[in-house]
Amino acid sequence: STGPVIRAERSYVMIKPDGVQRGLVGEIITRFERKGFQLKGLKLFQTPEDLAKEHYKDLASKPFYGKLVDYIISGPVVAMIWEGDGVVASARKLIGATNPLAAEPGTIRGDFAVEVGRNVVHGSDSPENGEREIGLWFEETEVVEWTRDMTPWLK
Ligand code: FUP
Repeated sequence: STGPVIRAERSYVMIKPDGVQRGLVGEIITRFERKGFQLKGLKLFQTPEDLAKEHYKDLASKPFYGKLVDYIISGPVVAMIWEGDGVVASARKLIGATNPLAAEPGTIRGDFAVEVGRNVVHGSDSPENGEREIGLWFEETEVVEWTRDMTPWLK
């Protein structure tokens, strides 16, 4: 048939340089895996400055923009694509509020961070931004097609 292609929902999730330096990579990936989402892309990556600026371009007028870009390029990040129904909103729940002091215990930021300028992890704020960010951070050849068969346990 030639109907419209309906793509599964995807989020761009990134462990920021502080999360990598502090050894939180496994902990954070584990939370997304246990929740039941599927990993579709994963790389350790030193971010070029122009990419950091493009990723956060909506915040370009904010007073903290320069520091934010410097922080994101200060060391390697772990760039990930997570897929599943409702993954964008759910990832943000797993991550917690932007300000870690306001983030609930049990969330990643609530459990591991105290500073808004070093809040460990990023998650896309809409499915549209998820696709935009995946396009910025990943080459098509780095996005892996595979099936995680979770039936009958999770689906
Ligand atoms: P989030 O979607 O939770 O990442 O939050 P925003 O898009 O509003 O902010 C992006 C990043 O800017 C945050 F992760 C941290 C940084 N930020 C600051 O450094 N200071 C602020 O006052 C607000 C955000």
